[in-house]
Amino acid sequence: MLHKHIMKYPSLFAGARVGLAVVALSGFALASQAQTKPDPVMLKAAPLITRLETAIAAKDKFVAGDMLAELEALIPKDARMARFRERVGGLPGPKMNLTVDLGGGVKMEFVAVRPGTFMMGSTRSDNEKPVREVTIAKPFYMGKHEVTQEQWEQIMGDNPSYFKDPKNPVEQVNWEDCRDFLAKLNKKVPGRAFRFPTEAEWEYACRAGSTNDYCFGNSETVLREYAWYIGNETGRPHAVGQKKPNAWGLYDMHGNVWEWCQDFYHGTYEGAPTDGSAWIEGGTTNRVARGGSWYSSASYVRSAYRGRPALGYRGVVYGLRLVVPVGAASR
Ligand SMILES: [Ca+2]
Repeated sequence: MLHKHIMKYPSLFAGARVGLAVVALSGFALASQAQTKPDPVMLKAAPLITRLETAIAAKDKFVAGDMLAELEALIPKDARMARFRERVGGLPGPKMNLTVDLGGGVKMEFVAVRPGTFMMGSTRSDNEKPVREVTIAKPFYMGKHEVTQEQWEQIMGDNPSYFKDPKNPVEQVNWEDCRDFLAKLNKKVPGRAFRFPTEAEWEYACRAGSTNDYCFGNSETVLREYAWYIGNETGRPHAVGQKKPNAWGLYDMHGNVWEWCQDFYHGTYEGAPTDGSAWIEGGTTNRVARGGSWYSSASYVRSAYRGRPALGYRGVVYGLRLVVPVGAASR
């Protein structure tokens, strides 16, 4: 009888044989296999448990976290699951949040973005086509907020912004100013390799799994809850983090200030990289900026909309947000 079940569900028992799923399958699961049909929930859970064990052994906190979440949605949060949670929590892998001390009591917060695949672009505008599949192969940390004026000042010693407020995003910074800021920051806080987001990373992080105009859907009424844009009619940028974050915990991706990216602007995505890297071959001398600003219409703050300012342009609507590679961050 048991042999028959082994033949029928070879993968389940293969996992048990190599000892990866023994703990999980002990007790009621195996007992029920021997008597009647295997528990369908446990059949689904067994390969997840195997992958969870593998991820824990590899100290891969991202994958382990994903597997744990899937398992917890499937089976009761009993003592066994609590032990798994504890083991995943204890992994020395990348933290889901990273706070970097810039000195002088000023900090910068980052949120971990998992690797994945998404459809980049849209059919709304020619320069957002063709819509194509892009794979972000490596996890990275994305700034939870736009770089603020106090953060800029802490590194650069000055504040070029027009709308002065330490918690506001820095503005009136061009692409070259931002590059200089990154160089100084990397000197002051070594080992992190702070950089611009690539355009693909930016859109991936902005969408946070969504496929609509905005991270939450298509409604301009709802947009007001997420973004400072022209529809709020305030006529100025605002302190970061006051609107709702997207599903991955990132604030002001839509609106407030445009965010400079690494990429050179190209008129379409024809020939663009699909691995999430920056496109810095050919194209124009303009750089890409994303997300629109407090002065942008609803269409310009869409996830896929592409700004293309000249790299030397300083405006009261241009700021930035930083990325830190996970490998560098765990050093
Ligand atoms: Ca923004």
